[in-house]
Amino acid sequence: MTLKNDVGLLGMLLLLSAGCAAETADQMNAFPFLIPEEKPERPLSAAVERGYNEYGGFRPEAQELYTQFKYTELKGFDYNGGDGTVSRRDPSKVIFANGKYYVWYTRRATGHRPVGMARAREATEVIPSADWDLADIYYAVSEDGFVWEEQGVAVPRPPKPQPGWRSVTTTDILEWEGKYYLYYQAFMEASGTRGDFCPVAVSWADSPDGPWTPYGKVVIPNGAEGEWDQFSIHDPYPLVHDGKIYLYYKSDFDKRSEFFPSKVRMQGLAIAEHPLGPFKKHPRNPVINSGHETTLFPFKEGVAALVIKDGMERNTIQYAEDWVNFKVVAHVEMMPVAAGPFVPDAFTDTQDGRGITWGLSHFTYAGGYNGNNHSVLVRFDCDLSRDIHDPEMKDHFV
Ligand code: AAL
Repeated sequence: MTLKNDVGLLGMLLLLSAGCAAETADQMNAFPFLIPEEKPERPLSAAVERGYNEYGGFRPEAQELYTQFKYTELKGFDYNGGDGTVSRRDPSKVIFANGKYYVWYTRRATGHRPVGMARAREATEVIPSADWDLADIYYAVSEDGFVWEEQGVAVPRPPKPQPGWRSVTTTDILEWEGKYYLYYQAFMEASGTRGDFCPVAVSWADSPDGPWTPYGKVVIPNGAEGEWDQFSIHDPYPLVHDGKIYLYYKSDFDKRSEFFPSKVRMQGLAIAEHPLGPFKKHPRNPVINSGHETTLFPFKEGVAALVIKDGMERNTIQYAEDWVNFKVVAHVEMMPVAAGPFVPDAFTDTQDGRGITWGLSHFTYAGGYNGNNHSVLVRFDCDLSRDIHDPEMKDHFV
């Protein structure tokens, strides 16, 4: 190798390394190792733009309604050894009254396991089709949210042919002008015989301990033929807003056989000036395009929703400043199923919702369509409260 050649090679190497250095420097200017608070001026990819424009940052917790969920087993409930004959599921919101926490839920104690939705025709007056078939609404109280004492039945199945004679399930609580109202799914056939078809009924009481008086009529009827909520009104979830009752609910639809099993489930809103109705369904229904059970809470001037399990926007937390037009504001995982949070300002008609830190949800043991499933209530904890981040409220959460 000649000297000339050596210099040429060295020169080339120097040029190459200078080129690399220049590229690295450019990259660093555009998007440095420490993420700049201000959006850089250079054109950015759509993904990085979203971090600045939609999420306000690049860590998941930059999304104000981001949280992780933690779960704790509850004490105080007996499940008959978990043999599938006793089930508790779909808890209501938790409320605080008379110095303790209250929760209502679907309780099935049938002595038989469910045969499963797909074999619903084998269900009888004593053999349930689904985990929530042949159930009643029970309630429990607790001083700390971990140890619960079941108090007994709140709303039993009424006699045939009243709404709910087959099963009363999936209840939620409203407190309104000193009275309490339990809304629930009122089944008049075993789930699965045609679908999970039912409307919503209500019972009321002067005290959370009852006695509960059934209103005896359907308060949220199924939609007219061809409408999205023609067959089922599920998971009624009342909050107070704007001096009225805002009741969110789920329906499942688009049951074209080629899509079996249909997972098209959405959530709608019905508004009333009195707990016994009439409820007027919102003209923009459905207002949430995904999700399974409803779980919402006032947040700032709007309402936040946990969108779980079903639909293209599942596993998100959504927010609607006007309580109607929801958008995705956080992506989360391991969401509580059928969550009933403790929402201190659920009924205060707040303009400044504070959020939630805990509640009850359910876990369902495997079995499903094979028919031996049952569910258990569990506690979830999360960080969806504005007060946790408020330095003045710090001591409150220690
Ligand atoms: C739930 C709810 C409703 C359905 C069934 C029992 O988790 O969505 O209540 O009907 O499953």
